[in-house]
Amino acid sequence: TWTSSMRNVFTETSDVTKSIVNHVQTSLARAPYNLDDFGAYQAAALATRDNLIVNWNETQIHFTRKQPKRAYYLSLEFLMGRTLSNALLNLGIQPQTEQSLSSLGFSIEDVLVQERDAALGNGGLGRLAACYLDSSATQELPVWGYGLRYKYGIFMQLIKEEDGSQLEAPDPWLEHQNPWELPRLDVVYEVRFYGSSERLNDGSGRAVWSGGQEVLAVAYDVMIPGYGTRNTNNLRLWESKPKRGFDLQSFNAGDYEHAVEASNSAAAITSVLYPNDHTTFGKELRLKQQYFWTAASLADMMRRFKNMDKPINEFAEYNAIQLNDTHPTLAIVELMRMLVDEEDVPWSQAWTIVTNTFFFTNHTVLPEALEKWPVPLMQHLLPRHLQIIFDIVRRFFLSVEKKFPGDVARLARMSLIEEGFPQQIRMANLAVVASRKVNGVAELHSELVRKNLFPDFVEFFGKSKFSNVTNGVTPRRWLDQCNPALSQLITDTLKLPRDVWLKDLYKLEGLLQHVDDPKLQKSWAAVKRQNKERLAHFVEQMFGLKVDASAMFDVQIKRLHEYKRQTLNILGVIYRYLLLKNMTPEERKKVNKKVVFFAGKAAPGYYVAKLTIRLIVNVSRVINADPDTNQYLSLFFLPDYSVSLAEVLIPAADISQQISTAGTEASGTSNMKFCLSGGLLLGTVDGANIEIAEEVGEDNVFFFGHLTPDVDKLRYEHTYHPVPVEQKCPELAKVLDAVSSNIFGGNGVYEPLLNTVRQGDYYILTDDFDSYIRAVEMVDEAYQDQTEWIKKSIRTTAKMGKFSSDRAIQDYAQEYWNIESSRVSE
Ligand code: 26Q
Repeated sequence: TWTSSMRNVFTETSDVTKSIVNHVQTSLARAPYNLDDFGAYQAAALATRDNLIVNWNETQIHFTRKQPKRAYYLSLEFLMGRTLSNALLNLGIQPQTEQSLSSLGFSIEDVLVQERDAALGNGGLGRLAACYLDSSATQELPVWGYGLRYKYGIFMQLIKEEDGSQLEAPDPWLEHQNPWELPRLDVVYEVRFYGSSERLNDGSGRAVWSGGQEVLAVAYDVMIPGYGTRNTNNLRLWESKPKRGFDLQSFNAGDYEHAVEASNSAAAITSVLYPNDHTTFGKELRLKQQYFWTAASLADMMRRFKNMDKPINEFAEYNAIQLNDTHPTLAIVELMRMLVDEEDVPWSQAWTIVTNTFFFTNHTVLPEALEKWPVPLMQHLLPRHLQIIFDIVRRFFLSVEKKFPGDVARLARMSLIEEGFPQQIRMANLAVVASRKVNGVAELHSELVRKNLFPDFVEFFGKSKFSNVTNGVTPRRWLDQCNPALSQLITDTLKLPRDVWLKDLYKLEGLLQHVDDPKLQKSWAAVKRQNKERLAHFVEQMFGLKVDASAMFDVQIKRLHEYKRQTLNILGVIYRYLLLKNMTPEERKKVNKKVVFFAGKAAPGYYVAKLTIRLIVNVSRVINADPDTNQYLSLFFLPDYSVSLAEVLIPAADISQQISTAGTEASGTSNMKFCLSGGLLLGTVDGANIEIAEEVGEDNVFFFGHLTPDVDKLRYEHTYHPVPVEQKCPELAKVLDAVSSNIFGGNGVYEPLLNTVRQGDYYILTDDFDSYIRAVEMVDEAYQDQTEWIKKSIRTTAKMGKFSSDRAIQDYAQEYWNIESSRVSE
């Protein structure tokens, strides 16, 4: 009776409708008439979720029975965005749901936008994790993600009306119920903080850690459906809660305040995502988050492993753990602690297990972004872990000393402990020493990881431990979902079913043989135009200004950071504005019309980045209001950048700006997304831009600027032989002066930002400005020939096969994790 009544994914429109109506009446307790769009979203989400749960369950049972080696992706960030449209696509019930909603009087577009983004990440690193989950499930790999269930995701960005500056507001994304998670109130672990650690001194290296404070970790499971498969993987997010809601003893003693305080501090651990990328270390709560998450995740993995009844020495044969940057590095120490203290494994065996289990991905070469933690803080919060770290250091020192006797300077460079007051733990060095493989995220970046970041470790461990896995993005979300018109055109042109090329993105190359077909060119241009009109409409609603969809759309969207050089872009816009201002009306008519879009958040404490936003916003107010020029140049800073906003912006771009100082952007992933939608690339020779150019050919991208090897030399010159901007780059000097003269208001507030260029110029704007302006001119010229431009656009999309996250995940699965696909039967 069980098997015969077991539910399968529904495939008929009538099933969808029945389920939606049922959820409206029961789960939502509402009447089907006078239901609003949000109610329709909730009901559609619940109906879809029922299908996911069935598949998710099947998948978990399948892998539990099969007992394959599993991989775990540890990331403090998963920038998922919306789920409903992705779930419908992956389940293959999008058309049925659209029809069903329509029969109930709703348009699916209006319903889908009711969903709030799950924004549990800052930017590239978090979105990469989300793309990797999608690809792992699609390829039927036994991969789980582990992260934190933050009550508040990345802050909402508001732009202050008075002065154009950024304001931050909390993002209460869980305010309405979240249908995409399954609370697992029975999956709970205790996590200890503080207390003291006593070594047993019995020669085993073991210790007993006791006292302090214990906090509970509760699991919430997020279902991750694969595309075109029943396989539905799991993302397990931990929520912290106090061990007892009230500390009964304190409560009975009449100390009500103290009792409540204890519960507050436990809940605080998972309350908020840290909104910084690339800086701000030393905060106790951040370290607490890191340990809380790694301890709960490892306890969970260990329990799953033990259920298989295998000897502990085989742990690494059944488990691979990928560290998404150094944030989860404590997992290394925690696994040592579990093996040595709890499983009685001798140290050297434990170390063998650990060093076969972990893999480490680095995402940055900026020295200020390398994570370090003060020894006294570690001693206070995690006394046992500090002992283990020192034990690792001691043994590692001995082995280095053996290979390079007496090389004290080398030891100091390679040490996991940086001397100083206080001493600091270098998390990256710890991650390198304990991992089987270390990788960067694009070829150039991986080269810099070997040459600049860890040269001593390459010498010590050998080159083969350090390799590259170029990032990728999921073509399901970043082509089919966000750009359905282009997806349809590609399917028609390739004469292949959509699910074939969406799973094997190299198939896009088939577009190349149609590049010269005028019919395709025309349709291709029409799709772009349609996407631009969608964006224009969106912006018109937001700003109450007309946006000309026949103009070139030029887009830079990413976190605000000096190394990403939004400043170069805005100074270039001002340069263009001043040129236009000085033209006669006749001359202006020959100029390529352009609409420039910016979006991105600045870390709340990053002063210069926030000033950059303020400058962009105030420049836009002046430019957009100038009747002499505003038909030719307009500028928008779109507030509150998010995954959903990216899904509207990217398909509409004619060109995207990827203009980081050479050697600073590890990879970039929006560059891939733009190119996938046929947006051309204006960029520096940096990160994955290089590999994109390799694929599409240099005549299809617009490169400019100094190359990585020049950058250090130029910085040296800036410091020791400074040349005033007026002399070095007069055009730029004029632009800086224009800002200083307050034509965009501000009363001198921008001086600190301008001075980063005038003095020191660490990100070499003065060296790259001329070349940048020439490149922008080349872009304008190329755009005049629309046929040529469209051909470049088609060629670009056609060569994006390499940048599917499916390829990236395959690299990890084969070269690193050694795991295999296994399909859940229909
Ligand atoms: C660390 C410690 C304390 C607080 C915050 C952090 C922190 C948080 C987030 C440090 C870094 C990040 C995020 C980094 C990031 O997004 N890096 C980007 O990763 C992408 C995926 O590999 C690359 O494409 C980008 O080039 C890289 O900048």
